[in-house]
Amino acid sequence: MATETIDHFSILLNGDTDEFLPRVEEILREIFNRFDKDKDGVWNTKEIQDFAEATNGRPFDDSVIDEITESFDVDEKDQLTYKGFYQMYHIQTLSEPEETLNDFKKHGYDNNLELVTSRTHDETPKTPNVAEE
Ligand SMILES: [Ca+2]
Repeated sequence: MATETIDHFSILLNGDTDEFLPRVEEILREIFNRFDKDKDGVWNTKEIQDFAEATNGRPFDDSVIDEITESFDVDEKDQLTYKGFYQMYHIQTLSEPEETLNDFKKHGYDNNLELVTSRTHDETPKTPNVAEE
C-alpha cells in the first residue's frame, strides 16, 4: 500500500472539541439505520451481530456483547440505542481513529468519507480532473 500520510484523527474529529465532524455523524447514522432492520430505533443482539459480521467478518463474542450493553446507552431491554452506538464509536475513534476509518471502509466509505457504490479492493486514487472551462 502506498505510504500516504493520512491524518485519521482530523478526518473524523474536531481537533478543538474532540467531537465528531458532522459528516461522521451522518455516516454513523447511516450505518445505524442500515443495520436497524426492523426500524425500531435500537439494535437488538441480532442486529449488533449483523453489524459485527459486516465489519469484522465474524460476530462478537458474548462477552463483547455484554461489555457493549453494560458500557453504552441501551434501552430497557438492553438494546443498543443510536446514542450508545455513537458513544462506542466515539471512544474507539479517540483512541484509534484509523480503526474507525477502516470500519467505515468496510461499509463502503472511502478516505474522503464518501460513499462509494462499488466495493473494490483497488485503491485507485480518484483524481477528479474537473474541467475548469
Ligand atoms: Ca432494531
